[in-house]
Amino acid sequence: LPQALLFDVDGTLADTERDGHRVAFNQAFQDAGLDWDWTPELYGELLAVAGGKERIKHFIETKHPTHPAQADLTAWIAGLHKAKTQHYKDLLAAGTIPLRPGVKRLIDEARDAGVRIAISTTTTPDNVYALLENALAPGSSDWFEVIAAGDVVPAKKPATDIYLYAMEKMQLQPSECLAFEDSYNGVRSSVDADIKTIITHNGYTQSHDFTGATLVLSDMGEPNAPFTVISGDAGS
Ligand code: XBP
Ligand code: MG
Repeated sequence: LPQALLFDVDGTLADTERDGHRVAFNQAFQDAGLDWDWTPELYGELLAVAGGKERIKHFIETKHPTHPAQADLTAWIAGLHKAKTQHYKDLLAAGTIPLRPGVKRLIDEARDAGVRIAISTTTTPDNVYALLENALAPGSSDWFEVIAAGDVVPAKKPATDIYLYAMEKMQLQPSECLAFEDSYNGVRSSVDADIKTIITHNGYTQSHDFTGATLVLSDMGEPNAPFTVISGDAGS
């Protein structure tokens, strides 16, 4: 058994992107009087850039280069993103986004076996608490020894920073950990940090390159709905 499981959040613990983050971005755009509409398809392309603030910046630079907030873009984006975070938390509080199959079982089994658990994600810390409290169990954020999230490191995934940060806080070596990810940016981050990684892919990440992953699965599976092995050896 590994000593610790390090979990990505978006796309791994829950399918938060299409019906969560994307919707919240659009609500924030509407509040601000913008006519921007991130369709599910466009959002799939924008996911190439990790981090909400970074994603908005990329969108402006590529699609709206003459946007008037250009002069103080960073502060303007921060305000817009703050509104987005509030909308996202409201969506989670409404209970619309469940955990993916097998996630709760895996976390429960890890805790029963004394395996340490932590979070390693690009998203805002508040979003992680909201998901865990609403979709896993009230008080469950305390089950995680470290919640490494968002701007706590200078470079977001695919950089290795967030995994290195979590391992440093936990005083762990990469060989003692197992990471769970769902995307190209995620697997680059964990595998480049030398951590063995299991992928559970999803609608947005099915065609991603998962080079370096130990195992690629459809999901974590439930007793009545087993997972499918996409690549790798489930016995390893
Ligand atoms: C997740 C993300 C996040 C969310 C938005 O990537 O890229 O940016 O889409 O969250 P990963 P914020 O699963 O690889 O961590 O708006 O809070 O940044
Ligand atoms: Mg992810």
